[in-house]
Amino acid sequence: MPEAIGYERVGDIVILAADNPPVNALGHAVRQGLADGLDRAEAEGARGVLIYGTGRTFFAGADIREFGKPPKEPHLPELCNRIEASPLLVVSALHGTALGGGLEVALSTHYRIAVPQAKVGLPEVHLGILPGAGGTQRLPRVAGVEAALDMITTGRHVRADEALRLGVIDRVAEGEPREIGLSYLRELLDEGAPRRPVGEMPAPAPVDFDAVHAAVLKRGRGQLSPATAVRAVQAACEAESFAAGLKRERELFMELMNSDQREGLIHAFFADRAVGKLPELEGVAPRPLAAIGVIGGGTMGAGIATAALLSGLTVTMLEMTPEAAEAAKGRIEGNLSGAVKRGKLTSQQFDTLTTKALTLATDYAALSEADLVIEAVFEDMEVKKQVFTKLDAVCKPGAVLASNTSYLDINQIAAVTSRPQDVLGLHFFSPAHVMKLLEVVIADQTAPDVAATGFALGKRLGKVSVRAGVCDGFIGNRILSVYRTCADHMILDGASPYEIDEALEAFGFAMGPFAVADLAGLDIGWAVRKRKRAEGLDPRARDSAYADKLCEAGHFGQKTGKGYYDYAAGAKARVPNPEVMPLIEAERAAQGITPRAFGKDEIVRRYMAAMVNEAAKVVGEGIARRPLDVDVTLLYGYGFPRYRGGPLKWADMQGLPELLADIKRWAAEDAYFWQPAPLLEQLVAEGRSFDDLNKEAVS
Ligand code: T1G
Repeated sequence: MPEAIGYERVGDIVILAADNPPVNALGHAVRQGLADGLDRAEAEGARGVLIYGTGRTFFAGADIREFGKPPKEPHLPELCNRIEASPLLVVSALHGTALGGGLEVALSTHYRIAVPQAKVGLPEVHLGILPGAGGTQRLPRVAGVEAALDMITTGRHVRADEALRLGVIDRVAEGEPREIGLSYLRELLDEGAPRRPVGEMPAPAPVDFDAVHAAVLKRGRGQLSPATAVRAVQAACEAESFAAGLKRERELFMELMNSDQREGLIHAFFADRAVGKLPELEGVAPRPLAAIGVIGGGTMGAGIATAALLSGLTVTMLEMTPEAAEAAKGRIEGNLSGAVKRGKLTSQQFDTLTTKALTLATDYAALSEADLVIEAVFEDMEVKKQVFTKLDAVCKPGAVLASNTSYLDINQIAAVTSRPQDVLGLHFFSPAHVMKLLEVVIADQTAPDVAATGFALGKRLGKVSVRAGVCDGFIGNRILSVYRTCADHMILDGASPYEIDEALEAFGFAMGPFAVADLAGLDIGWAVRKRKRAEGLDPRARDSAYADKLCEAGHFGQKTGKGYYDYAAGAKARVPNPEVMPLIEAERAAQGITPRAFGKDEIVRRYMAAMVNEAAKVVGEGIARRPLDVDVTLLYGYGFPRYRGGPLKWADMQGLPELLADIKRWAAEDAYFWQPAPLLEQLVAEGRSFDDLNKEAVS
């Protein structure tokens, strides 16, 4: 077992090389290795020490897997103080991503050099904590308070050239970290450069921390770590000593470390990385992917084509008429010019993508050489069956045929082809070139390499891909339709759409369900209700027509200027549409309902219980493989607050027995809607959690 920290002597210089793949996380062995290495270098009379990382990166932070476990000495803060206090000249050479505790180790060395591609950052706030090894005290001393506040409260990764400008690093040089580090340290020793302990640098000038704290808290929408980090940086300016500042940093760090938000965000971190790992696809090679076809150039089709073009794929966009094809191109150009404006694309690249990589067509034959075709036409089964019948006739053997349907049965669509093994669902979310979520819907006969191709496309497009089975609405929309129905029931019983939106935005959702409905378009929900009524609603299901009446009045939300809200004063104004409440009151009267008051907590509790209960059914039926698949789906596709980890992580932290008890209590009011999920009952009976299922899935 290689040493986590290698020890090498080059003249009067000692080199401490980290070797802890994949990202040189500062686990116990690495920390012990660094401390031992310094002790030995000092004992052996070296003059300088170089610290660098082998493999793909310098230390990418503390070892997150150690969180929540009893911490082992040396602790990182003490190790950083130890490095800084060393009588030897200590230099760090950075490459890859020097993040969190990794940058804190670098800041505790006396000089820092980096390769041009390196990035540095203190992203701890994304894990619900703050830099806890001196980062909030040392970074302001080298980069100033404003830059430190920006880097720490945003957690952004800063490129080497900017880090040099900010004073975070001292030099940028091409080459291998060991080589550039060695020659830099040699040069410093030869020129008799002094040790430069950052902790002994003067405390930086303060800013209006209360104003910064308030602005950062507002931006966090309920997430505490960025705002708490502001108070730690404040201590760097106002504490009577560096040591006192470190003490204050530690207090605030432990406050966050013991918070639910930390648990939620760490869960989300590892769920992001686990969701793409499916045992059944291990070692399965995807089919080649260079040229894709998109059928239907509406908002979704154009968004999918845009994402594909930006990832370097060539795209053939098929539409019914030349005019419709030109309109589709116009939408794609609109999306791409947004990327030009944001500096993500040059105008030359824009021209190449829209003239060379994109081809318009009105004849299916144009798709004969496509490696993969994504259908994004009108959400109607007969229309989709016609499209797949034509695709089956023209596409080359081995081409992957995908549908972007949001709800419909992929098995039925596959059945009209002679190659159901080549068919799957690729459910993008609007706008498809922006939203990170992709549901990869595996039908009964989908071949493993076709599934693998779906995930490969997702990775190429920079999406977070989640495996979903076939059912009405797959993972996300199925669960959405249930918690949305729960909201409608609360409306019938006395709550207002505005109270519900307010309660859920206070809970952390970017937008409440009624504001989201207005954004997406009320006509979508109207079409779904019509389809479900046509298929025949269970007589026990509560139904309401007030939303239909809103649509019949031509109010589809933002796109018509009115929905639940009136957008005359702009989207942000959030002015209730005065026509809504009278429709609701009339509906209640028609159903003989005496409205009652709903408090914020009850609104959130019912809404979340409905979400969790349906999510448990989705996992129980195997539509979602693991609870974390549901969490990732809601986090990336439905605006679920990341610091709560996702609905099933939230449920675990709330306590499943209490949640099940509430569901059973509400079942007394409405036994049809509140049918407890068998999986939830099983977990409660066995005293287990959704997290236990996640762990079992990877073991
Ligand atoms: N600890 C443990 N494992 C880690 C890790 C870490 N810090 N970072 C990554 N991994 C694992 C990850 O789970 C995955 O494992 C593999 O490495 C590759 O990662 C006191 C307390 C570095 C930019 O927040 O942002 O320091 O799935 O798939 O896309 O102030 O990982 O293969 O089994 O993400 O190339 C602060 C977190 C910690 C950085 C690489 N540091 N990591 O991205 O690969 S808190 C961070 C990242 C801290 C101190 C505090 C990214 C990356 P597996 P990957 P990638």
